Amino acid sequence: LNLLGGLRRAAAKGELQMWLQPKWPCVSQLHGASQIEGFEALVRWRHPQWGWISPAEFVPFAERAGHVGLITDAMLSMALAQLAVWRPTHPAWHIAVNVSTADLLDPGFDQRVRRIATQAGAPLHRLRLEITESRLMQDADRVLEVMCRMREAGVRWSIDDFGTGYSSLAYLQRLPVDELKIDRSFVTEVDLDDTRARLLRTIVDLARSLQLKVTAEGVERPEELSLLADAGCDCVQGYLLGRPMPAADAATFTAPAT
Ligand code: G
Ligand code: G
Ligand code: MN
Ligand code: NA
Repeated sequence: LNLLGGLRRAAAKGELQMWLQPKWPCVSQLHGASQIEGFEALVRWRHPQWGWISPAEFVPFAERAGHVGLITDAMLSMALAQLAVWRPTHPAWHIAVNVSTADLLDPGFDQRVRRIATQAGAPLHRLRLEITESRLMQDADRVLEVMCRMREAGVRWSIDDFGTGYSSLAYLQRLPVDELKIDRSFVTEVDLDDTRARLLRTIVDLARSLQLKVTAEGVERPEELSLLADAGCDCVQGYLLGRPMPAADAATFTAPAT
């Protein structure tokens, strides 16, 4: 099974799909598409013979093989094309694409992003990039420099899986970041565990101190949603309010009643 060959072919032949998961304001009672803040883009791959392959397998594989850029470029193209489609009808929606530190450390990255946006006719300021906290410190100075350059061009940054890494507060404060995304592990059953609830409130307060927006991920139960609203969380994402879906379904999506 030649996974790298398969992935190269998949990227070239358009077999990689962009699915979108909605992000909602935490306090909104009306979970219709008009309330959506934006979406996180999640890659999906259906191989003609092998069937669905999980990103939890092929993304880390591509990272180890030094070819995660294949996935990132495909996702950026789809995300920016979608933003161009939404421009007349949903101009405020953003799409957040997951990127690896390897992408940032690739010298051509920021120019590539700008070129893809220009080709797509998409507004760069509606693109967000998510970078996992645990990877931030790998090459901190260069990562900071690229992030600042891209932020100046309009790209927003989110720190993903926040709470699972070890970024120093001094470093965090220098990053041109707009949003912290609280890792699912702090959200799951937060209403049943006092320690978890205290940690969650501490993270929200930290985000406030740094003047960052805060999004909670992995919200599956109404009790979790209530606690997050009470803690002052800005946005929520999770199966309770919408699973990742094919991009074509996003504009008409309505969340199940909670
Ligand atoms: O969507 P799902 O839960 O199956 O994703 C599994 C993992 O793969 C998650 O850690 C997610 O961040 C990662 N992932 C999903 N899509 C992308 C992508 O487009 N690029 C990168 N780098 N990671 C992704
Ligand atoms: O690592 P990252 O945060 O980018 O990964 C997001 C992953 O979490 C995706 O694979 C997505 O499918 C998954 N996900 C999104 N919402 C939920 C949820 O409510 N519960 C669980 N278990 N996973 C979720
Ligand atoms: Mn993410
Ligand atoms: Na995350």
